[in-house]
Amino acid sequence: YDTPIPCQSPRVSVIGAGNVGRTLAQRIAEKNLADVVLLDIVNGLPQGIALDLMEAQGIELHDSEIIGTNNYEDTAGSDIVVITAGLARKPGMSRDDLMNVNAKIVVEAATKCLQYSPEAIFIVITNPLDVMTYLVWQSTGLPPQRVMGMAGVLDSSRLQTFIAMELGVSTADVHAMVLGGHGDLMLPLPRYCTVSGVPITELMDEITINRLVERTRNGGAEIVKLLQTGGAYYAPASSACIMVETILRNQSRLLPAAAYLKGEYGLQDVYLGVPCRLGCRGVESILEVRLTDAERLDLHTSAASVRQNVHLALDSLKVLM
Ligand code: TXD
Repeated sequence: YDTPIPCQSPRVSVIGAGNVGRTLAQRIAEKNLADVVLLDIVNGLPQGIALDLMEAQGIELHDSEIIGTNNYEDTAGSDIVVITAGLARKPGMSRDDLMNVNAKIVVEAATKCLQYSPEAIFIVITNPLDVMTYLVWQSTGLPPQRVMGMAGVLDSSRLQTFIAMELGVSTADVHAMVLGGHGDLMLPLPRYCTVSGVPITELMDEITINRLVERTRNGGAEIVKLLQTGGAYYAPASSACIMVETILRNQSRLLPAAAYLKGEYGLQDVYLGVPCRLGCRGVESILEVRLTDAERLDLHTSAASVRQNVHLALDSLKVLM
């Protein structure tokens, strides 16, 4: 019984214990994926949520430990860091309005986490997503493989839901693909959306498809309008959890994620939603699907908008420093 071998469970730190962060912590724990460190700037908040979640452990029957903290030291040794800290959109507020405030929060969170978890893979959730992911990559100096953003899984899942609802089929049989930036310029690709392998272009007319695509583009705003007090969080947390799972279990699932492009799709030095093979090293590879000229143009327009915002955010950070 005198075994000196330490038992180390996988550890995921979730920065920001708001709606997305706490729901993600719950999903990770209840799926028994890892121990979770939930960190927030507000005193007592992550501690209270962590304790509440731990008190459900005997009923939910999971073994994950959930620690709530305001101290970055407690995140030490994380395999994955998920950044949700920041402000959420209020009605009438665009994702880009949040940019300058969130830029500072995200850069600080990422650099502090890296100090205690030098091997971690970073998943960024804070909006505006593609811009924040770029800032995390740049400020940490990590190889781009280890920094990615969550948006494509969510946007694709929304389109998947709308297709299933429209056709009256199980969402389990629907696969949808949404690329590009997370915002008004996202690029849903109906040609690559299928129901049990059948492209939806064979199952619906163009007007219906366009309606579903538009609803997907406005998916975030639709929820903000209904909730009034914040944005979506159940589907975003599920989406991030799938990414965490595929990395921890080295599953090599092909998921859309914001990844750093080095020439793929004719784009350089920008983070944008593309199909990624995710595994234990992070983004293992990027898949280049064939795009029509119009789709390629849309993707490049989306990239140009992200780039412009990255420059604005970098300028705002310089002013603050
Ligand atoms: O698809 C996607 N990527 C998204 C992105 C889907 C949903 C939400 N999306 C964005 O995630 C949203 O626009 C926000 O930028 C973040 C977090 O959304 P959430 O709904 O969780 O926001 P909350 O509930 O306001 O929680 C934010 C928490 C809150 O508890 C703050 O106290 C905390 O972040 N916060 C901080 N924590 C640590 N350190 C600092 N500096 C800090 N500042 C705020």
